[in-house]
Amino acid sequence: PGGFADPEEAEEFLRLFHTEAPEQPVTFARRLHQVRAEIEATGTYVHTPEELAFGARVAWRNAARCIGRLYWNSLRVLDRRHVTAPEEIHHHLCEHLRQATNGGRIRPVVSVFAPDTPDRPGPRVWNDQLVRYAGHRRPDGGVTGDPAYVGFTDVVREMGWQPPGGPFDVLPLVVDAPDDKPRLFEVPRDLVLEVPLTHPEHPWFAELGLRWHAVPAISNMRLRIGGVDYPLAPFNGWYMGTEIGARTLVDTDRYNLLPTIAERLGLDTGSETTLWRDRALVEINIAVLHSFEAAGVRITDHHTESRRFLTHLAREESRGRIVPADWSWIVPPVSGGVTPVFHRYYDEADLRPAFHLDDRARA
Ligand code: HEM
Ligand code: NRG
Repeated sequence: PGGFADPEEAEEFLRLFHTEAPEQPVTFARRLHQVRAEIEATGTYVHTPEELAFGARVAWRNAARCIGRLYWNSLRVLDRRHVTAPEEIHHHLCEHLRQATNGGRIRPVVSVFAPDTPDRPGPRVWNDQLVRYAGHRRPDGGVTGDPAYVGFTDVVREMGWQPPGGPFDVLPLVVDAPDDKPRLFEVPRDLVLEVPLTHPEHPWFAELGLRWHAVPAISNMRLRIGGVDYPLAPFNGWYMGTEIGARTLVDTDRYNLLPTIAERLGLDTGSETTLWRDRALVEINIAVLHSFEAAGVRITDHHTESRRFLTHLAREESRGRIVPADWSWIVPPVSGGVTPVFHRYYDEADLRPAFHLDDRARA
């Protein structure tokens, strides 16, 4: 607690780094000596840029819930540790989106801001992703927009945000830097790439007016490397279609679209045995993958990604490394049994470095 680095965890991390990347200008023994002295004197230590990049990549490699880990070693790491003013943090969050989005050829990126130290905590943002849509409670009891963000929308409204009131209003960022009050910033429209959803065979699908944002960028997970906590280290890859087409647009506490789609498809919803839910679900997922591909925005499907994950697993094991994985997150939410990741169990180890989900931040 309080931004002190644990020397044992520091040692474990430095040993891992020097084992996997032995061609360092400084030996493990010498670096360990330095780091111990630095912790002794200041309570913490400063990672070299190489240690930071390695630590962030390995935290992705260790993310047991992530099916997309094959490319862990090519994660782009932006070192933002010296950025402290809220306006500058906002600027670099925007720059993250710009580099990540890359006109649709999405690149995996992490931006690492200042760590917690004994002197002061690092900055954070209250948003759980850099791009999310507001939820507005209607007088009729329903919600316009994303019902999962009704609470967060209320919080930013209290802080002075004036929402347009539509179903896809991009929420502002709440930047919480030490020695300042939490501040609101809009994400510039031109930095938010979005995809209108259409279906390759059903023209009516476009009339539903659905869209989704191109880049999932998680901003509420703490990155912990060698005993040092980085509370603001937003990261992104690209979407797997099912995240949008089988969860966000479908969960009953999110956009809840199965009944609407089933009706448009003319399905008999009077009996579960018609499998109207399943048929509607497949059509939504076809629409998501089709629309992203048509827009030139990188996305992956759950069959390809499942195979890729097993390639990753085999490759890692051939290097003598454990691949921790959480079955209940790795198996896709549609067609589980027809993907190869379904038919086996996984190691459940908690390896470090790692991304951690803290208790839900304030909102
Ligand atoms: C979770 C796919 C990149 C770290 C997930 C999930 C999927 C996924 C499908 C489960 C999400 C859910 O069910 O809500 C991908 C794909 C990527 C990618 C296709 C493309 C490159 C990354 C990157 C990082 C990362 C770059 C970190 C540097 C994580 C973590 C979780 C996760 C920490 C768990 C999130 C949580 O606990 O809520 N990923 N991912 N992923 N991914 Fe990835
Ligand atoms: N299911 C969430 C996003 C979670 C992370 N997924 C990724 N991460 N693909 C959603 O927004 O639907 N990533 O870093 O690419």
